[in-house]
Amino acid sequence: MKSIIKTAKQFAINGSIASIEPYGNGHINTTFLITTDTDSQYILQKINTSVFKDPYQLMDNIVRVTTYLKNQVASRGGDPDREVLGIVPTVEGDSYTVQDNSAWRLLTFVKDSITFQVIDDPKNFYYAGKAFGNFTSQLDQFPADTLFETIKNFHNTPSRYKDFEAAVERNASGKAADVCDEIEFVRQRKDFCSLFTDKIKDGSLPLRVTHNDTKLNNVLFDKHTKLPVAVIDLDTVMPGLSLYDFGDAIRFGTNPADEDEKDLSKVFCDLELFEAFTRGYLEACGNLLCPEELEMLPYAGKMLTLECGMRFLADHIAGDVYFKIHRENHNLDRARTQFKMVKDMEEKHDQLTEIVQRLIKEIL
Ligand code: ADP
Ligand code: GN1
Ligand code: MG
Repeated sequence: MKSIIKTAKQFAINGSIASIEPYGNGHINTTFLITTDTDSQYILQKINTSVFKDPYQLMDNIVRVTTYLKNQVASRGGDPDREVLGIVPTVEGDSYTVQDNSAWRLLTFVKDSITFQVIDDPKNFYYAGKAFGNFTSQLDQFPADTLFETIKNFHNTPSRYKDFEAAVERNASGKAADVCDEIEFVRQRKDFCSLFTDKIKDGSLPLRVTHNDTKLNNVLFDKHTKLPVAVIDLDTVMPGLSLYDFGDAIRFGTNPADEDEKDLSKVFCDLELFEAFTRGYLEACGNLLCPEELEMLPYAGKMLTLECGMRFLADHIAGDVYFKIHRENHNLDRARTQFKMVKDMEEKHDQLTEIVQRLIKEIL
């Protein structure tokens, strides 16, 4: 704890530190809530540098995107300090500091905010759709080619498939033989993996500035009004497809159970939730989307869920080297929920398509 306090003191904090406690449910960074004797609160994060190899590039992206977003929000009469992630500089004016070989950053804590791990009221998911759709729309004119690619091929599903096969081949944990059914599940869907990347190559799907990690707990909601306040976790903001953002939100949020639920009978794609998010998303940025993007929306949840499932399974087989785990076989449990979701989305494909087409007619 002493060294964490020493790190926190590198930043231009208002007051003296009164408490530091672990915070949040992210799988990647290590997050702490800091409260000072002047009642100011901050989020201190140790950036996971085995995932984000270049913290300079990572923070450069975030500073430029948040500066741009703050101007957008201010010009629309919003409150940029509350609605856009705030980076607190170090006393020397840098956006992060390196202590004992780790990179750390400090964020302003959005007061009276909460995150949801699952949706209990479809309205909240409608608002999440609005929040992520607005994010895309606000960044529509941001020069995408000036952003660093913080993780190469992040949502390139065929490339993820190759990584998955390489992990199976290497079998570092020795567990591959125990998960043959799950491996087979992924292999049967190999051809599907290139549906979006083929359309990037032939120019029918455009690259935009996207968030790329649109899970529900990356939106802060107001504790009292339950309205969305800010989109957070901007580590993976890069050029990408609208379908990545739409699909990843559907992956996580339409499942009424936890991402690591062991009882798979509780895991399915809830159509009411799908409709709620799609409505919010289309209201916010549907007018920007081209016909091919709209056409592909019913496939996006399946693509991102299959991709995430193979990442969890590959990590289980590799010996849990990427995602934080909190129990034995945690990544396997996560992979299984994803595959259950994929199967359910396949079975409900016609219904997903009907919902998307109806909402397109109604909203656009
Ligand atoms: P990870 O990449 O590990 O998911 P996040 O940046 O999403 O890291 O942070 C983890 C959690 O910390 C979030 O889900 C949220 O609960 C909380 N959090 C992060 N930033 C803020 C902030 N500025 N204000 C309030 N809570 C935050
Ligand atoms: C990670 O950082 P976090 O917990 O919001 C991961 C996402 C996965 C997600 C699965 C940088 O998101 O890609 O979809 O876990 N982030 C990174 O829950 O790999
Ligand atoms: Mg997060």
